[in-house]
Amino acid sequence: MNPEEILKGILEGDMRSLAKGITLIEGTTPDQKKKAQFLLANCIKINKPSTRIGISGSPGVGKSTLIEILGCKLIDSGFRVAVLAIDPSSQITGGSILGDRTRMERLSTEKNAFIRPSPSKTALGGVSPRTRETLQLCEAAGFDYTIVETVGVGQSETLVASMTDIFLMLQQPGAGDELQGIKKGILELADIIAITKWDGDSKQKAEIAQSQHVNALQLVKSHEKWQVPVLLCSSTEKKGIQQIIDKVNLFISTNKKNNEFISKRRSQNSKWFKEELNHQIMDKILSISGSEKSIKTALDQVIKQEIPARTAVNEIIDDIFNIQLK
Ligand SMILES: Nc1nc2c(ncn2[C@@H]2O[C@H](COP(=O)(O)OP(=O)(O)OP(=O)(O)O)[C@@H](O)[C@H]2O)c(=O)[nH]1
Ligand SMILES: [Mg+2]
Repeated sequence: MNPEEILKGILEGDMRSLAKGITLIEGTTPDQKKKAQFLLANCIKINKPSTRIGISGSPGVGKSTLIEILGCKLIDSGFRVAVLAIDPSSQITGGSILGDRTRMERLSTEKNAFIRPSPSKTALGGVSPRTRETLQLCEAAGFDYTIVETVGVGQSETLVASMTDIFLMLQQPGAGDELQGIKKGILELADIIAITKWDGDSKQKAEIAQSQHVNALQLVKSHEKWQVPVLLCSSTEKKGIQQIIDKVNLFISTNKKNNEFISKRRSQNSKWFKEELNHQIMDKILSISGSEKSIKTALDQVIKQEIPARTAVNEIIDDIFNIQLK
């Protein structure tokens, strides 16, 4: 398929074309990059914002299982749902999506759902640097909800929150990590907190965790206009799911009314531009022969405190400009 055909397919909502488009976006060859830019430039003009939901939480908290239930519920209501799932094991094994596919058994067979694992090789904590662009393509393909699942490690929550309209943080009952959440500044990022596994033996623990989180939230400076709800849910018993959807929709409609939605997206675009600028400058620098070695040498010297970082970078930049001007 040529890029024009892929674009046509994406705009018609064809999943195969979308998958091909995402492969181009993740591609690293000059040809793939060129085609990806063509797709993005055209897709960005389609202004059909989906509701972008970031979902994060510790490994095993129940993210994928919840997405399966949430996703199916949305599809049953007539919506189209895209899930960009990041399999945490891919950081070690190099990309097995088995876990997520089995957790999203029904969703992965739904014709109105699209599930895509992202390679997390180069990413901080598992969010591919191209996830933002993938979201853009999914929106052009007409999805109503786009969900990004990431495991809560490192900087991944901050990254996901910086590319979605609403950030849903999942907490395990009895994990005792609500204070850790504050320490990491993660609670400040959350627009909704949901305590998972509100069933069986963990039902009571979940309720305790709920009140702990309500208390913990009082110590956190978060939204001025939005009271972060702490919800209870069970994916196995399908309880509390509609409440999550209702809060997501309420948050989005409130933000749309007071222009928060658009201003948040604009500031995310600005961040995106700066990231891309850094990214491409770095790529350009590394493409100059010998630069990788001199950067490494300079980095070693900085680490050992032999030269200041400022001087090291200054010398590298001077060298590069000299090479360029010759
Ligand atoms: N009791 C109970 N168990 C659940 C629930 N949701 C998920 N689980 C179980 O918790 C385990 C982890 O679920 P996942 O959905 O894979 O969790 P995850 O957060 O996506 O995990 P990673 O992607 O590995 O970080 C599985 O054994 C699920 O069956 C729930 O609502 N209640
Ligand atoms: Mg998962």
